[in-house]
Amino acid sequence: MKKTLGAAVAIGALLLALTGCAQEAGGGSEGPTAPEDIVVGFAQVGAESGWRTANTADIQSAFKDAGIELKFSDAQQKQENQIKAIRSYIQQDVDVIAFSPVIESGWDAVLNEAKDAGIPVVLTDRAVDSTDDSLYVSFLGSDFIEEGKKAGDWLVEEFADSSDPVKIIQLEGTTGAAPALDRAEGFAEVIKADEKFEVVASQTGDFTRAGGKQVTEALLKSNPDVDVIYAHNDDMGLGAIEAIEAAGMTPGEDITIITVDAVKDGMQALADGKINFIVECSPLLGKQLVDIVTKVVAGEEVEKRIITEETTFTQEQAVEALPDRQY
Ligand code: GZL
Repeated sequence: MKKTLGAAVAIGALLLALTGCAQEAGGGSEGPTAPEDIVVGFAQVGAESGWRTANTADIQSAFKDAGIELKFSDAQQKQENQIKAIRSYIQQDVDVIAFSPVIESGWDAVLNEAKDAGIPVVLTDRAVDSTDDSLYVSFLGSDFIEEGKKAGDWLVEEFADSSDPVKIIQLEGTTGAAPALDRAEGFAEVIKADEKFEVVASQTGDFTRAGGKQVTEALLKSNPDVDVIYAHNDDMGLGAIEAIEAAGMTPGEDITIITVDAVKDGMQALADGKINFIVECSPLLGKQLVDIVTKVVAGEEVEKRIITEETTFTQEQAVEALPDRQY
């Protein structure tokens, strides 16, 4: 009897060991790899601008085409709503969390909760100022400092032959947001080379058309002889156009306007001569985000920082490009 029992125990141990080996060798799955088994939680900033709505539409359609479930939330530009959404995705144990941080700071706590839950995080569009870059697997978006420099370079060229002072009003994006901070930094970096350029006023319009109009109305009263308006996005530039026309001036002529994004409404105003120059910032991040998510759940390496390709447009180039614009 003892011999039989001993043999049975040995065989059981051997079977257990073999099963364990099978798991290690990949017989057990690390996580979902079939698209239909992947669930992603996306915490969007809001719907504050034409850029944002185009970004949302592109991400949603890319995940639909890929057959990957996308849980989506709109934070209405409030950080506490984005944090709530991320916590909800952690509770639901999604496979990946992606989001565009409305502002740079204040994310370490919730990103550590995602890390502790073993849920990888992808940053899209905007960055965080965390010093711990283990809190996210990748950043996909634009180089906003470069965008600000492109705006400054065009302005310096445009006013190269003038020795008169060039007075500038800057319409800033959302206070504390990476695109607002960096577009201001890149622009200031370039124009500081010539002291004729002076930013006489700089105020946030929160990336909205209404904000751009309201701030421009106020700043034109205190700076009636301004030469240039540099708006951190098209929507605030379009609001500025309304304010300039209400003040009886001609936008694009009496006041030179530079914006960032190149959404359809901005490109139309550029083609119509109401804006003078636009720096493109592409919202079409959907396909690249699907690619990053697919690699992450398959346990593949992804680049830490993926910068989107983008260009600039003059009025003549806008007329050419408008018919083919996707957003
Ligand atoms: C830039 C994006 C900005 C756009 C604005 O990548 O975060 O937010 O420039 C949008 O139009 O509101």
